[in-house]
Amino acid sequence: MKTIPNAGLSSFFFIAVLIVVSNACNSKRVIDFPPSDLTAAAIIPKPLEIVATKSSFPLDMYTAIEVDESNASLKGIAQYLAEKTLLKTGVEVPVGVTNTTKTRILIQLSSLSNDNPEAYELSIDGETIALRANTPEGAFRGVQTLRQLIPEASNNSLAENEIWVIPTGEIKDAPQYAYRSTMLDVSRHFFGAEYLKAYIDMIAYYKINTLHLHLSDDQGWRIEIKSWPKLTEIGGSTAVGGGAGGFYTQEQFKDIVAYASERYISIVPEIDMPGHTNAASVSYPFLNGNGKSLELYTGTEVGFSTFDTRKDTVYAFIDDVIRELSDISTGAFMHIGGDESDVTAEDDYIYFVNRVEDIVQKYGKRLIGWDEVANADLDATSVAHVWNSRENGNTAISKGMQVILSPANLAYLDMKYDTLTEIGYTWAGYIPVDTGYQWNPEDLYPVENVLGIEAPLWSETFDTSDGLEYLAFPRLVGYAELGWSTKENRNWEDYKRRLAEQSYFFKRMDINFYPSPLVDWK
Ligand code: TNX
Repeated sequence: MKTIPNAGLSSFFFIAVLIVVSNACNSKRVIDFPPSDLTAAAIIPKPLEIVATKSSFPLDMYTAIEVDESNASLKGIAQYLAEKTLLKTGVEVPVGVTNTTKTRILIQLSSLSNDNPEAYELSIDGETIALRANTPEGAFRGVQTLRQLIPEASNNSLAENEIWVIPTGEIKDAPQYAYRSTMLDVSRHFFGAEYLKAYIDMIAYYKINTLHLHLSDDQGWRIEIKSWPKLTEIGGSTAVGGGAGGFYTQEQFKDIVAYASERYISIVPEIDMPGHTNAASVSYPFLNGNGKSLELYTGTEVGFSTFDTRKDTVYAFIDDVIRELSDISTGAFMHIGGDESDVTAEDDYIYFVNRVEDIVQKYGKRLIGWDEVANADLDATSVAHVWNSRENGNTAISKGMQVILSPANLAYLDMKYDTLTEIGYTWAGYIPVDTGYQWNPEDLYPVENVLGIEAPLWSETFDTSDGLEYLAFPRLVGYAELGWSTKENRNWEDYKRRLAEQSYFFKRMDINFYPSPLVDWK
């Protein structure tokens, strides 16, 4: 028979009496938890500064979120936090209630000493979690940290009042780079609008703020352009391997943009040109500049197609496309591709990129192009997306342009992890989880010249969401940290420990991640 030691029993009564007494006087509950350590929390990306005060905030049915309800954005963020808390813990946390007998999560705007628009501060003590930010966007990023601080399990799943114990202390945080992105190639294989929304929810948790959509390529045109309907009718009708293809209607696209924007993620649409344009030229053959007869393409070669860069009608077409796309995109950027235009003469290429920059600017957007565009006469407001040539990045910087970093050998999500990976490419090498994380963007170009980091995922080798997630996770989590956290705060051993804890989130979100043997997964 099991005996209950006296000491245990008496401390049980002591705590019970304390709770009864404290509830009776309607004051704060006093509950003893073992010392906590906020600095050890599995937060990704790693915050700028963390100070631990070693005690605990009890999140439970007595917790409420207080927010200025007249601010619709903040209220939306508070509701989002409540929804995510419910999903993780089963606890319904009311929003907007002012009731000082409860533990409170306060979400407030205030001018922080760090004026970055995405900066936030969290002050956590035994009764209050105060989340302060300069902007709603900053508050949203802070909410991701808070979500990550809620433990997977309560202190006692059998208790009537389960408590999720949050470590106390102070976090001051802000990103190093303004542009933290991932790209999905929806051209080689199409992924529908509903899936994109699910993906947006996966990336928001790691404070990624940009989703670049590669909307056109040789194999498929994926966005409805009302003035040129054959682009999707014909150009959208297939995919690599000869599948059915697909496209987003403008309504669906606006819906994706709105969904992303509620999560403070901006969508960067890409129309890749003058190369990678077979699908467009098959739809409207006057666009074609490679002198060959055209048919739909379902293979994976690159570099064989080009627009005719010397025809005014081609620019009239591009004007319509950029105008319609700008109308349905709320973000600042328009990506015009520009990579691997192997059959476009160099002077034609430069002429083309210069003219397209004017069109992009006419519709109020900033141009982004793959690094080859740095050789055109671009304005300092345009951005070179470095994937292949360090030199092109330097050329861009010498023109006063900023660069986005996606070095293929370090940041391409379509590279295999190792020889056992069944999908993906190896042309830029294998990228195991540690290699993908252990490099310093700071060592490639000065921080002030870098707009940010992007991890692109090209989709030639998979056509299912399982394949997509297998290549993206967990590596994408590391790129999120490379874009946010400073060099001093990044360390593989520490990251690996925090990454191991992400398996709970991956499972909750039904993410088909690659359980790399380099990580001791929880
Ligand atoms: C190169 S990266 C490409 C894409 C391919 C990718 C496959 C870049 C700008 N162009 O067209 O899909 O390699 O890894």
